[in-house]
Amino acid sequence: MATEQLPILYSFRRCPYAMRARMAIVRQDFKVEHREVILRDRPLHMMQISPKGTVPILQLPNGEVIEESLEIMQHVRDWQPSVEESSWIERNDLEFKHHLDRYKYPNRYEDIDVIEQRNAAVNYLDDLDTNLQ
Ligand SMILES: N[C@@H](CCC(=O)N[C@@H](CS)C(=O)NCC(=O)O)C(=O)O
Repeated sequence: MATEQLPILYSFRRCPYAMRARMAIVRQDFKVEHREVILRDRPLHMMQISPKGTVPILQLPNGEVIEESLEIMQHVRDWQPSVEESSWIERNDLEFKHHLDRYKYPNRYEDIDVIEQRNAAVNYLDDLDTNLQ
């Protein structure tokens, strides 16, 4: 009996983008062959199918490669974010990530006021908390 070929998910445990893809996968009970990677030693096959080298990456049995976490979520959940959801995702991925990186890794940037960066990141979290209540 031929074994079913599962989609392949390249993932990294601590990556928030991989986490949201995995959450959608688990929620939908979407079956994948999970390949955990170490980012400093990426597998050759992963780099061949997606030279940009970020995780998560989903390769479907027909060879199609989905290399953005949101697109993976949309694929497995058959979901299109609403205007409101898109706006939260955009704030998370651009505004919050921008300030969080500068708060966490100030020596990678010039002229960073860490407290200002933290407050700007908290501003997003406060808005999110209010919205969730
Ligand atoms: N826009 C991408 C971002 C993915 C991303 O940046 N992943 C990080 C890990 S959290 C990565 O693979 N970085 C490559 C590296 O650190 O070399 C997505 O949503 O999938």
